[in-house]
Amino acid sequence: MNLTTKDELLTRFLKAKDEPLSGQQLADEFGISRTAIWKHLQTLQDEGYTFDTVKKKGYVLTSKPDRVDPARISSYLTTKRLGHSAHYFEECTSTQTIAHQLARNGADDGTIVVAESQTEGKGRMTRPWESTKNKGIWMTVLIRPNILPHQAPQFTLIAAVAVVNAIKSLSNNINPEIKWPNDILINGKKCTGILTEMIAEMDGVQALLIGIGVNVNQNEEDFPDEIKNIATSLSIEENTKLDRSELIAAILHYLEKYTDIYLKSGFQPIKILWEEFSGTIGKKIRATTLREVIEGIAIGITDDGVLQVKVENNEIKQIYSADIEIES
Ligand code: BTX
Repeated sequence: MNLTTKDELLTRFLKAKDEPLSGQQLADEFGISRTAIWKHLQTLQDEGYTFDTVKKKGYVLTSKPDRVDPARISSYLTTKRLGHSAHYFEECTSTQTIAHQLARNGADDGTIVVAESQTEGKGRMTRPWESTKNKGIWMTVLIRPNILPHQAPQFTLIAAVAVVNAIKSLSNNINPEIKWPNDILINGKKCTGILTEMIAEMDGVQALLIGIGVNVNQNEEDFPDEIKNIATSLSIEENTKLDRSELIAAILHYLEKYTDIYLKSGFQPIKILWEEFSGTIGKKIRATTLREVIEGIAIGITDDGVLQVKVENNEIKQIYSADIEIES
């Protein structure tokens, strides 16, 4: 990961857990003076980390602020490509907007943009995405797969399967379901939205920007009135706070895994996983597309990730893009 010396120092402390680290040893390891080590620790203290001095042994990290800075993510990272180049913001307009700029400037495959809060978080079709400070995952993953533009929407489904697996890997009681194409719901309420955008030519995709918004540690009062009844967070459902950095690393782990499977074996294996987690298939739905409203039973997705709906006269309609409501 593109970590600064300060971040690398923090990673050392995170990995050491409760073991004290000697200032002199750190100075030798990093090839800098003890004073420089001390200055980095001061900066970390200013950011909210606290250290105790253990006599004759060195420093020990005693508490961490609730942040998703690159050093924290790095301490959990298990991927080969995703997340090794990270851009972190306390606040930004939208991680999508920043990722677009980075992509145009040649950012590497696997680059991530992560923010503690977004002032102009984007949903689909210019809808707003509420991004409460320090409470969620507001992240864009920039990848450069060798695919054609028409394959891009499949990455929304790949990302949905990755996020569901990541949530399941860190929680005990949560049963997330995917609502086609891009929402993850828990007990019928939205905890995650995914927005896939691309930079492409006719003959190939230059970059995919997979925007992932996960409500992690919000309380009910954190949601504004407009979404109070439709939104939930993992901590509301699990009844405990989750480590956002650990969840980011888990999402990246599964996203890399399923991207590799897709690029090697096509959409079929992803489709099987997607259908397993789907809360849409077999349900009566109402789909609002740009041109019409379609009501019927969702019977499956095609190998391209297109939703198939059986309507009144048993005709099967293919839905490429729509907002859907599931009838309970
Ligand atoms: P969407 O168009 O499916 O959902 C947007 C709708 O969801 C809004 O109109 C509102 O009703 C509801 N909503 C808004 N905020 C939340 C929230 N925090 N929780 C639950 N419901 C909400 C979904 O679009 C795609 C969202 C992607 C968000 C990520 S965050 C990182 C990246 N950067 C960025 O600007 N967008 C993506």
